[in-house]
Amino acid sequence: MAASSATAPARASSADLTRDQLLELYYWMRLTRTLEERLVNLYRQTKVVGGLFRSLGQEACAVGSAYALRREDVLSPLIRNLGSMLVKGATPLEVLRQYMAKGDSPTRGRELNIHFGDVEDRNFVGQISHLGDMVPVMAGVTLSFRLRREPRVGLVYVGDGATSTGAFHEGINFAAVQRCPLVVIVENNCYAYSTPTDRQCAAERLADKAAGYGIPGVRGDGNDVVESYRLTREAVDRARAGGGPTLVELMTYRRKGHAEHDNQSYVPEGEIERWAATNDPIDRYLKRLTTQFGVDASELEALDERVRREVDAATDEAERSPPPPPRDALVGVYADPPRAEELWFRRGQDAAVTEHERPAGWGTFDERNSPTGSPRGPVSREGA
Ligand SMILES: Cc1ncc(C[n+]2csc(CCOP(=O)(O)OP(=O)(O)O)c2C)c(N)n1
Ligand SMILES: [Mg+2]
Repeated sequence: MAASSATAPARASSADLTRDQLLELYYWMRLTRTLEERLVNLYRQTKVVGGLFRSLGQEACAVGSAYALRREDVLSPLIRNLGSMLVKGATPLEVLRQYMAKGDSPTRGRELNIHFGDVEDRNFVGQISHLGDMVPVMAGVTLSFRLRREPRVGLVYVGDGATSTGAFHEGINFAAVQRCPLVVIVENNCYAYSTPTDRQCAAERLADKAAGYGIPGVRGDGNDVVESYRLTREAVDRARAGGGPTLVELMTYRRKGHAEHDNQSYVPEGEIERWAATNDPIDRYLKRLTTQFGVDASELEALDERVRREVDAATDEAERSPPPPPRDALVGVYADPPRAEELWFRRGQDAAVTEHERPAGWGTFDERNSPTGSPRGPVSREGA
């Protein structure tokens, strides 16, 4: 079994999954859901900074597709791809610290949620929010693999809405013509914010767009984790063998709003409940594991328990993390120009801040000056 910090190791060439791998898929989906549920609790306690974006009901396509990659392959996730990032080695602790904008989070509180990357070891890139823009970025990344003759593959996710952007078109067209080793996963979750897919695109099947670029296009059941893996794996193998890009449309459903603040008033009555009752990816997989693959229910319960323990431990640790020190905002934004004079704010820790930015008259909180000795709020330095 994989540890929660594992990245997907190089897989055998066969698309057949071993029993351990089938259980790993379950573990990653359960971890994704439990971690998001924990984030909802923290959001309601106002501990999350910014919005909370769920992938409830979409765990299978995120996990199954990312599982088809090797460690050296590059993943380009979007906001619904927490599961893909976990498979590629992102840890619950990093994710929790990011969402709470802690000083020791991967972006040191500068960016939020799952907007972070690691391009040196685990190979997932930080995302750009502009819809479709990661497709040309990944066309470039994978062009570099081809030019350097590295047997690596890139995988980029787009939503159904993002397939209607110019960036998607230009990026996939370029990748097709250059035969880049790129897999484009369209996560068709039936909505782009409040817009149903048929109100923003007249094509019935988004996979059909592939024909316009001269590349293979396939469509599959994105709520079936094994099928999501299998279709992606075929596309990954083709890309690695020099066969160029493939567009894989995975059909799924977004059971929560665009973000936690969205009340989904535009969704027809009963639609969400129907998907939850009949097409939940974890419920479906659990049934399949126990009936088709002969896995004992107690084994899955033990995995659920392990996930709970891991998420609990990561939450406690993330809550103990400090916020970023304010001065941190001054560094790491621009590189020092070569041979230029040292930047003023780098000349000693407090110098610039005390000298220029915090005149005594502004007042500052100092517990020692508080009349009650307890933290009440700002106390003027003049009174000290
Ligand atoms: C170019 C651009 N236009 C609009 C937005 C605002 N926006 C952010 S997410 C979103 C909907 C995305 O829908 P989809 O591509 O289907 O992805 P999903 O959220 O369903 O996963 C919109 C309109 C944006 N980020 N970029
Ligand atoms: Mg969508």
